[in-house]
Amino acid sequence: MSNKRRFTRLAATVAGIALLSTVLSAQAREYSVSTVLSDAFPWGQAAEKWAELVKERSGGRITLRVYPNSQLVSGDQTREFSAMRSGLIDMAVGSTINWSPQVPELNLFSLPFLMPDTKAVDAITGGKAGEMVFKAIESRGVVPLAWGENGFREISNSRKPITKPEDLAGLKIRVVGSPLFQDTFEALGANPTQMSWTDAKPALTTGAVDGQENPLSVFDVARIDQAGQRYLTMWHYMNDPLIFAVNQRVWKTLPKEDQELLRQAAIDAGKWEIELSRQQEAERANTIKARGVEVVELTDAQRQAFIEATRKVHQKWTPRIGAELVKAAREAIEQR
Ligand code: X2X
Repeated sequence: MSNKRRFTRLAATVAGIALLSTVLSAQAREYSVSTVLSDAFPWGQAAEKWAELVKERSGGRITLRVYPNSQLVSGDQTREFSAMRSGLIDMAVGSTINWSPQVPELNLFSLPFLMPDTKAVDAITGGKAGEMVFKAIESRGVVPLAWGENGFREISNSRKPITKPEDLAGLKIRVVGSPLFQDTFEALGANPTQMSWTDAKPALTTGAVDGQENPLSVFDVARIDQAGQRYLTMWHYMNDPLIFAVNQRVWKTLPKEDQELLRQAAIDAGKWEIELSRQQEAERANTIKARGVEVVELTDAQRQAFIEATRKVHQKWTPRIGAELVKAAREAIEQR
């Protein structure tokens, strides 16, 4: 074969490969996105917004199909992160609490009474501590893209108004499947039981447990009042950010421009959802009161008693989370 012919052949092969990759990247693709809550809640709306923006900006080329109610992990929300890491799930908009068994650094957000207000949350997620958390997720095989918010978690029960730690004595409280929650509620003298969200409402309805803790949006939309939860205390003891994330192998198959498209859409959807859910908070408290739920707002002194009763949880968990990370978070809060 002459050099000229050899060159023509090579050029044809190169052109063929280029064409093939153009066809592949132009091909419609679909990815699964896992969430715990459906689009009746801000959480599910965050995922739907992400899907909507990605569809629009990719001209319909990329479809994110949202699977709510932890259905891709048969209701077991604490397995979501592992399922995403292994590729069983492509993407997720997930809670820091549910992923904390696999990413211990995420327990940062569950430290009781660490974050006094939304500014403190933003100072952490938007700064050095937030970057450290994202690095920790990445080191475990998942690519984090953006933050959302499940919200400040408030405590409810069927028995009595809670204004001081002693009121929790002996109360059976449903908590999420994270050992830190066990420690917090034990420190308060309660009797915590870990179970998934799928099992929580039936357990409240039958009276198998006396109480639960969740953001107002969840209490409101899931009609927790109808499960006999008559008392709600606004103690804002932790805020549960959401994280938009992608399986690492899926991420690597994406062309750079699609990676950027997905990331920017996640950032935009997250911002949109955080604003929306914060705006709705005040109205939700009124809605819940109007349904006959007794809502307790703690005074600073009352809140202080809860802070003191749970201090030892910080001592035990700081080394597990990483002293450096906890320090970065505290500094961010102080400087907010
Ligand atoms: O299970 C819960 O309480 C929920 C829905 O808030 C989470 O998934 C963290």
